[in-house]
Amino acid sequence: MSADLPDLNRRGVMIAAGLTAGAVTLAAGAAHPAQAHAAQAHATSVPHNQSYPPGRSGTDYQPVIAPNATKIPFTVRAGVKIFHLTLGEYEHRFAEGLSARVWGFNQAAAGAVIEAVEGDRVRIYVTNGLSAPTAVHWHGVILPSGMDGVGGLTQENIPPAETWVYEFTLVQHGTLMFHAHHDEMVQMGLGLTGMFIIHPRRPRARVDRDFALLLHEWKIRPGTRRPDPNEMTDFNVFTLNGKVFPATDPLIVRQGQKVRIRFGNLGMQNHHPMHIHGYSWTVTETDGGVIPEAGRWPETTVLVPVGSTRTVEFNADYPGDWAMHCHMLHHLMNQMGHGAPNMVGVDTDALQARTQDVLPEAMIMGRNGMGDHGEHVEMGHMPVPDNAIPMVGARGPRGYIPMGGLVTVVKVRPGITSFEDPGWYENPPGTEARRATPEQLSQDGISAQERGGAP
Ligand SMILES: [Cu+2]
Repeated sequence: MSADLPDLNRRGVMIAAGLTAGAVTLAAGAAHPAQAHAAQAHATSVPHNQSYPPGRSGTDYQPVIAPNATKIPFTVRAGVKIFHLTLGEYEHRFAEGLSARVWGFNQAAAGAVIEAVEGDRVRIYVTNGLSAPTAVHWHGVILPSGMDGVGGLTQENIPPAETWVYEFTLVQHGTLMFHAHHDEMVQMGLGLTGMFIIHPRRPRARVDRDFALLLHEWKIRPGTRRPDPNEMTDFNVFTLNGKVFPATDPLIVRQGQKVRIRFGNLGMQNHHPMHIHGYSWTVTETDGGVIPEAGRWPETTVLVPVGSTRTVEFNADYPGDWAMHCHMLHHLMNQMGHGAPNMVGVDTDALQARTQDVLPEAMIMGRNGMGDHGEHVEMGHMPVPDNAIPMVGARGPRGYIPMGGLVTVVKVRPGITSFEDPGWYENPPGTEARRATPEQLSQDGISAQERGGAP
């Protein structure tokens, strides 16, 4: 059990544990042994042998900020929170210049969020708007087996054009997920993934800014409009809540605030090492629960394995525009073309144009690497198929930023009262890298010969 649980909870656990053999009333629904047991094994903040009114935003919890994502709305009826998920195909825009037909929850592919509170009774209607049967699984949520949402195992699949219902009481808190659990490769691969945030009923450690980011990966061949779910290893589009940089909204924070970021990964192959500049953070939770304080450690890069969540916290002490990105270098690229040889040091200008005729997907690496490809594509110098953003990044305040994919910016500003995008950070005078002056170089003993890069 987590060492930081309140005494109240310990008592609750004992009561719940003692009642597992009998009938326990949990909120509006009947207890299930698995749920009573959960109070022992998982992060809880309140006793679960009593019922709670539906958790209220602002009082019982502070909503997460999920940039670019869709929060699934709910209503409350007779003490139950009612959500409605509709699964369907739609045209999703990853960034300017790249769209595809994907499958999503409420028109959100790899970017839907269900948010509730420990102790809430939830009723989740699932309407299958796909042409295929499906089932929805609640990843990490402690619930009765029959609500687990594994097609063919715990329930019959939901046929197309039908609405089914799931109902259970949330007996834990944590950063969890949900996803289709039938024909997983296709249905999850096409975007049927989301995050399931359960706030503690009595939060002990409030944070000021609480972000949720779901990671995903796709194979979308340049010029095509459907992700290929058969791909096993060679993904070329990497998303944060369904968007690639530069379409990922920045995370805005006031200097001095306490920040939490919850990462989830429902991709297919890649663990994503998410890295922040300018800070170190502490890993506080996984989808298995809260890490006891003595077991936490600081990191600048947290590995988010497939099928897992990782939650980190830090104090935003330093103002600036801080890049936050996956550290797998291919995951900072939009639509890498593969199969082209390493051309660093080779003159390739003409080759690119000719290759495009026969291999539209190929991006020939330039003599000096790939750093200037995005600018060339943007300026129209480099032909690319329609609906493709190979190597495209973004124009920054001081030049072109040749990054895409799993990239965003944490913007920390002193004294802000609005969390609208404040624009780019102005480095205070004397705190930005600059061209060295001849005087300075001479003073520090770097000869004229050594200054130009010649060996
Ligand atoms: Cu990655």
